[in-house]
Amino acid sequence: MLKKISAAMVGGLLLASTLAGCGGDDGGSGSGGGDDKITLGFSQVGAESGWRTANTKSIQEAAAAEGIDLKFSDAQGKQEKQIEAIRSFITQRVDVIAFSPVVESGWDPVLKEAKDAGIPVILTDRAVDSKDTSLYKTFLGSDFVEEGKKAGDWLAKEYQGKSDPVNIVELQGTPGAAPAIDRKTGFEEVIKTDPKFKIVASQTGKFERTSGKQTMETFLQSVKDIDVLYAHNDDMGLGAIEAIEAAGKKPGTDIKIITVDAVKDGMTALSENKINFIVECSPLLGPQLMQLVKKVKNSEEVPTRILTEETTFTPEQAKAALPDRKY
Ligand code: GZL
Repeated sequence: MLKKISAAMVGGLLLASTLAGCGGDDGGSGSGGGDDKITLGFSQVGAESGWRTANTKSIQEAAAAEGIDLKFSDAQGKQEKQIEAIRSFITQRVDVIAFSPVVESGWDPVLKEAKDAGIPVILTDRAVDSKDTSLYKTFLGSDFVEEGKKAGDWLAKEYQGKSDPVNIVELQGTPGAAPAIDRKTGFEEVIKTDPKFKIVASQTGKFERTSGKQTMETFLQSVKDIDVLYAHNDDMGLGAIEAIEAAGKKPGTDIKIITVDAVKDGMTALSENKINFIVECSPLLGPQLMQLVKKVKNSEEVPTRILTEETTFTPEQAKAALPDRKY
């Protein structure tokens, strides 16, 4: 008798544990089974800039603080690695998928797979250009066109009342990335209203400091009079400063510099007047993301677009803000 009961018990236990392993009786995804710990699969662009590393830190710390099981993947700047990661999260039956798309296009097939698997997707930081907005629950991030306009507005004020030509060189972010496309659009929307402003050279620096330096070296060799540098992020601006100083010119004086992000290194250069103006783009999206993860996991309604709060900085404002700067 004893033998029969134990065999029956073992069989029952095995069946129960098998069910639990497949998402339990809620038929849902993720951890399922006994504990209600949420599992989040996050695909990150890479580690190309100070902004990105601050963004990763914010996400990892916020997940830990909320007791969310974070499966984190670094795509090293490659879209195919992000698609691979998302497919892996689907196979693992995570509860929610979030990612920062390295480029705008080419996401519909894999997002459809996530939708068919019943796993909600949240976009953070960068947007996709998909026409089918049912493929994701919300987009949490900055308005990059607005950031470009803020940069253009500062330049217009800086040269107000002057009529001499203003030659601008531009360091663009990653080709095809939403912030690179939109920061260019916003900036050009403002400067095209005044014919003295001319973008005489514009190339990518891939949001990286070294590439920003190399591309600025090319500009310095090929462009006769450079008055202004507009860099789509601080890191490329900082690399450009190295090139400008190596060419015997004074950054912030001989060549005015506008950047975007407001990470600590950028703010330090701004406080030293090597950069003239920075448009903030906050990487601290972690806490907001985790609140959204909990809501979509519980099938609660969330806004389709959530804009991050951000400002701009002059050298004086940078000096005041630096001591408390979180990133
Ligand atoms: C902006 C973010 C950009 C930053 C860069 O939200 O996607 O990518 O401006 C980063 O520093 O590399």
